Amino acid sequence: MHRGKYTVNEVEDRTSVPAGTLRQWERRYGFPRPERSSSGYRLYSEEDLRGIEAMKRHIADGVPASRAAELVQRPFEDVAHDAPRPPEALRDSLLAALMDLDETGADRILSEAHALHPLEVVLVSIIQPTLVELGELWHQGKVATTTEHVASSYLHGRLRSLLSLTTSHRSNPEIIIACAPLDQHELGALMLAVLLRRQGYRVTYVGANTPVEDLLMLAQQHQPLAVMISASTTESLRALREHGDALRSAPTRKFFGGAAFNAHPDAAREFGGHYLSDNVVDAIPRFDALVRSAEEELA
Ligand code: B12
Repeated sequence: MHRGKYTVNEVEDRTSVPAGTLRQWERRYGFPRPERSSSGYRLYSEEDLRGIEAMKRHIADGVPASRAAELVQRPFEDVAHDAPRPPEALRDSLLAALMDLDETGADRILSEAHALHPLEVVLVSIIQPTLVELGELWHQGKVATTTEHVASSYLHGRLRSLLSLTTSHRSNPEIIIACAPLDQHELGALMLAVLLRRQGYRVTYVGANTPVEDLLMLAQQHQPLAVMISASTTESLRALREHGDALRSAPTRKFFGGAAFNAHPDAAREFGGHYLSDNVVDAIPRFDALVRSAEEELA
């Protein structure tokens, strides 16, 4: 039926989609899937050409290539009813993909999420609730520990690469971010690092399980604008308390957050610092306001 008749170069001429891109789409998304000539050359049909044009239009409309490929491969009546998916729907799909250990599916959903929604929404309304729900399911014994580990390590990788994509100038004010001692939960701290870098701050991201003495020594050497500490477990909050005196007397601005502080916000004051918020998006303007008012006081 759909006889292949155009070579990849002819398709490039007709659609202006470079041959390399066509081959990449085929490899990554399984579309287009041209026939092969007896000597192995790709041969595209009229229908392939129409699909490629449709894919181009979707991409120009801001739809990620992976989703565009799905759309062009589905019947038209289905496509007509498709609207941009809201964060809740993307969160459900992300959870389902992670529960299936389907990292390629999760990649596709996150590309769609980034194309449709601002980064803040992707972090706080899609990734954060997915993790909380996953933790809840794990707690109820409905998700295996291995699944939860694969999912959180996948999201850790995604957040790490977001962080490496956001750079900030050396001359901007520095913020040091670390997790409390004994605390391996670093996804919240990573989100904070990503958003603060986007805000222009120079972030030194120390990461999980950071001994208090070492963190305070780094702060003494760098003299940052602030040190931010994330604690998720009762155990890590207890570990911070063991170093309460050192924290309190350290001459640096300190901010605390994470699940353990969300449950005990007053603990931040014990350590001579501030609790900001239970989510990074609200935490940042609050931090800016506190720093500004401290600077005005000094002026
Ligand atoms: C993923 C996860 C893990 C992963 C972490 C992977 C990683 N690289 O981070 C792994 C598998 C390592 C893990 C291990 C453990 N975990 Co765990 N884990 C979770 C889970 C499912 C999600 C945590 C998460 O990432 N949430 C999403 C992030 C984005 O949310 P968040 O941390 O709250 O951060 C947001 C805000 O709080 C804020 N924020 C965070 N930090 C900061 C800092 C500042 C300064 C500011 C301003 C804001 C801010 O911004 C973030 C974004 O809005 C939770 C379940 C849950 N309900 O949260 C359990 C949970 C945190 N884990 C728990 C436990 C018990 C453990 C283990 C002891 C399990 C075990 N038996 O081995 C170990 C302990 C390891 C250790 N020593 O730390 C408990 C903690 C209970 C408690 N109160 O102590 C929870 C709540 C699960 C449960 N219901 O029992 N875990």
